Amino acid sequence: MKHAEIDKLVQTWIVDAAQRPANPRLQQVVVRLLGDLCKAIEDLDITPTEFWNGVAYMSAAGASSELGLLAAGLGLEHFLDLRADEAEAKAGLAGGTPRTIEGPLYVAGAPESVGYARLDDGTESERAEVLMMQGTVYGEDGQPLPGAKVEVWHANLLGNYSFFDRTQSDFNLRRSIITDAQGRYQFRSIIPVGYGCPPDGTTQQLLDQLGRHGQRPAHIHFFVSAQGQRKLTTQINIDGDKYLWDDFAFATREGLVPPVSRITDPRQLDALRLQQPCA
Ligand code: MBD
Ligand code: FE
Repeated sequence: MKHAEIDKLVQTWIVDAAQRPANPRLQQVVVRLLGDLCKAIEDLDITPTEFWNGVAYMSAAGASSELGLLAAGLGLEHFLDLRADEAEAKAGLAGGTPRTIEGPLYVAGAPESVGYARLDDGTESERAEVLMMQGTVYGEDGQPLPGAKVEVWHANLLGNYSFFDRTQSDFNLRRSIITDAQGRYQFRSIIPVGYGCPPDGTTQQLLDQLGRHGQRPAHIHFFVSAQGQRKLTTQINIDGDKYLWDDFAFATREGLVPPVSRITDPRQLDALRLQQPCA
């Protein structure tokens, strides 16, 4: 069938069939996506078996709550970041920490504190490396921003996130830190291990067929928000990870791999804590 014919059919099914005022934006998007899908079925001669396999796949991915993970693994979530970068550049907005994807594992409502937080509940202390991180949040004018909210979340030593992994305590490795009077935040945690897609899940099933792995390098997620400022969604990666530049979700970016300095003397850790921005 010719593409023009397909366009006519889709028009019939979606636009002409409407009997009540439609949501015009939604109608526009559905007409486009449906038309593109029909054209793919036509051009690739997708068989009914292949089509229904696809339906079953999407049903299974939804039933196991892996559609967000799939969007990350297909690069779609990263694509939205590339578009946001373009929109910003066009608006003359430049600089600051680069954005990168949120991923599907954020949970709202983490415990909040001012200036400093410890993220880990101590259950992995015997095997983990202690991590200290500090930084300053700057507003669009380049000035430090007191009272900004820094939400931090990351995986444990098994690459698992609290809530999704019910063996962890609630909000383990998840905190909200409000910046101090100098716009600073500091936290103590453990160096996480990279995430891997559930090996028996629908996302990994597709990745296997595509000849791809489903691994992420070790990383820490951030939301940074403040009154009157755009919200930043980003991550940092832990340098040296095997998957640092081979992330299945394509989220590693220049500027998001901070230098890690390792200390061997625990007294040096105390010294770091003395620089704490807040009592
Ligand atoms: C993660 O931890 C993550 O950050 C992304 C993007 C996808 C899956 C798991
Ligand atoms: Fe993650």
